[in-house]
Amino acid sequence: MNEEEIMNTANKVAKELVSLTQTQGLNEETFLDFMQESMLPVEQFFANYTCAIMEIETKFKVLNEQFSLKYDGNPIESIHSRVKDYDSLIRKVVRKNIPRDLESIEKNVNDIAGVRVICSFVDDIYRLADCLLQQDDITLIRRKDYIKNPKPSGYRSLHLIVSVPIFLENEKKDVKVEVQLRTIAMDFWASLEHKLQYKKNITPQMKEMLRSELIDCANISSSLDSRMQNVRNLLNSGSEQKTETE
Ligand code: 0O2
Repeated sequence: MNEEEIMNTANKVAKELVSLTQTQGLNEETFLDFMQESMLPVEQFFANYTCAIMEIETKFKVLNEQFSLKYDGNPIESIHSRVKDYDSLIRKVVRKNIPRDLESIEKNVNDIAGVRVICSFVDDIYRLADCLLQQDDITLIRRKDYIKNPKPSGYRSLHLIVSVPIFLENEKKDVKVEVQLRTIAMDFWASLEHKLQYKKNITPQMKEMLRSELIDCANISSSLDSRMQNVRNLLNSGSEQKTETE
């Protein structure tokens, strides 16, 4: 069944359900209670990811605060988080042929919760990632270093899939979160390239030209990141030397 067929079937089922409640004279309140009860596991499913995001964000905020005391300035420029919306989750489930139950989705989809950490310098990305992974409640599930090994598109970022415990009313639950760490320059590039991926009404030649232009931009931007890092290293070593002679 393709995506459109699934949506059509879901619409048909919803209409039949409404019509059934009307013909059977089911009162509105009972129907609403029934719907709310049926939605509860789905709401809890998404709420778990929202909680896991809060845990991971707090960890980065704590590290940011601590690093700012030890080093010069805050390593984190900004943090952006999101829970994957229902539509794109369903599209992924259909595309990857994942069984359509919450347990399978939880097991097979790693990026329902996403936290993006934007840093100024590449060194800070690795330092933050190491500190996060050293924490004893964090389990690393997968690490992909697209900074050392960029994608053919030119995409650069450090990706970590981690699992973090959340403490609910009566249970502790490990929840997966995708953490993407990148510099401001990598983020700027990725946002522009993302627009190209979704651009419609564009000729294949134009698309190819823009792809190649973006690969060039990615290389320039990576070289800028390296040079900025070098400048910071020199500035830091300069200030260390000054402190030694004082
Ligand atoms: P969105 O809207 O950002 O969430 P998987 O996600 O595990 O099925 P894969 O290939 O293992 O697939 O994941 P990968 O490539 O490690 O990471 C996928 C995410 O990284 C994407 O999420 C993007 O956010 C980002 N990404 C990866 N490659 C590129 C790229 O070439 N350009 C840009 N702009 N972003 C990239 P989604 O789900 O595609 O989108």
